[in-house]
Amino acid sequence: MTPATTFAGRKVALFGLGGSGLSTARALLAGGASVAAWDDGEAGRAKAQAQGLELVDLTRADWREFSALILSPGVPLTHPQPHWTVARAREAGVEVIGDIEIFCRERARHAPGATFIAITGTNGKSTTTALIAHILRSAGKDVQLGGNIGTPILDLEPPSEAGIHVIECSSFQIDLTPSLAPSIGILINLTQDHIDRHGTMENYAAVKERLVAGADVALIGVDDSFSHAIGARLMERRREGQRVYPVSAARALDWGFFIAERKALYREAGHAHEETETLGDLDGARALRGAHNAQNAAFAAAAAWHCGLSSEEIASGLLTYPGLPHRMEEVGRRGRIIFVNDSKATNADAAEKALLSYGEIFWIAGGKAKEGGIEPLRPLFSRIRKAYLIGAAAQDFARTLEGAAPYEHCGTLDVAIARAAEDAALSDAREPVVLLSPACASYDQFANFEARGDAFRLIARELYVHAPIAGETP
Ligand code: UMA
Repeated sequence: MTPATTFAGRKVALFGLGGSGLSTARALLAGGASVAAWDDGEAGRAKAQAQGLELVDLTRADWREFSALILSPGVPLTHPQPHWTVARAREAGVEVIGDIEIFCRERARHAPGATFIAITGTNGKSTTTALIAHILRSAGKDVQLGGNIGTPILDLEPPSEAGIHVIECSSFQIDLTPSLAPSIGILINLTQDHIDRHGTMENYAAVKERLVAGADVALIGVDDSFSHAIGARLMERRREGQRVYPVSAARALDWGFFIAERKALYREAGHAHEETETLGDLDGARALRGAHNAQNAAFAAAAAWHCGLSSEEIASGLLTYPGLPHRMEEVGRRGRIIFVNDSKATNADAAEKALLSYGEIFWIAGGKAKEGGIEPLRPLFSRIRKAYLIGAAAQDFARTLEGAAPYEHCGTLDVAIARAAEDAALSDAREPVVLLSPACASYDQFANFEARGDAFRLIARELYVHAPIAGETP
């Protein structure tokens, strides 16, 4: 845990008692602050009370007593309108910050030279974050991994000169971190997202831009127009000593970090093609299939290079990366058949990545559909050998697939896996993939996408990957 010593002896309001709020409370108390904790929901308050936290009804509090309002990232700061706590804090002239800001202040006070890698972007943040941590750890570095990816930042060990913090930052978290100044800042890509919380795409992009603007080394994607514009702006206005590098997975660059022919490359400005350094090869990196993962790998290689790793260390880390659970996770093979759990794909946009990454797909899809269903995936239907439909969206998806790809109604996941595995085994496909990439939320049949993916992994492994087949010699 990282004790929040910068608030020692002060009284702070803490709002939002989910995972990050409770972690922040522990850090503030350990650092010597007094904490007035509150949540709109009964459940959050009960959990906090069970952990011995002092609850203070902030609707009735005297806000002039507080040095700061520490807000959870899920609580609206600006849109659709500022949460009532934010309005109260502003009236009383109290600053509003989040847990990553507390970390930044601890780092500035106790270990300003500690390496802090902050990662943001619309897509690929978690994979890039996990991949960087994996490469660095494989090379023997002492790595703390957390932030939006799951472990709240203040649950990690404090920043130290020898350690490296690798932190995924959402736009909500950046908005609550005014002094964000990482050693390495990464902006992977930007497409429209979270407009409900930022009002406009421009506001959303401006928030993301702050992460790289404050970085000593800024690594910025140039494959989409918003990130490209941010990179160009930063190059023009960069501070003394700040270094800005373009990163691309779509084209070879004259300089910077890029992917060409599935190789991660670095070319210094002004250097010739022959002097391009190869940092790794994605052929053989089974958990990094697809163009989107090439982008993640380009950033991870660039970050590792800036941490002083050799190209051998980077190449080996890329090859051995095991992937994240529920994201194109290869759960096992049976002969030619690969079983892939992509349960995290809760909308068409996310499922598209998996459909693009494989050729001969026995596709398990369905659940609670999002607006637009699977219509946006139509250009990829030719890759689908057959679809196995489950859950509430089955009828809808069947209508979209009609005449474009074969399908059958399976109702539940276990039936779908059985049918898909059977067809895959009988098919003439060279490398058939039984793919759960549902393009739907899971709530109609499962508690969450993790439970759905766990069920897929269990059934696929127990019934197919590890199960003996009658007559087969083990
Ligand atoms: N709450 C209120 N009033 C509100 C809104 C929320 O009282 O108006 C309370 C809820 O009752 C609940 C608490 O706030 O008790 C929840 O806080 P939270 O939503 O900030 O969730 P945490 O559990 O603290 O998790 C947060 C991140 N959640 C969000 O940003 C929504 C987690 O990211 C992150 O992993 C965690 O901190 C650790 O850093 C999740 C996420 O969905 C994965 N992120 C979004 C994304 O990736 O798209 C941004």
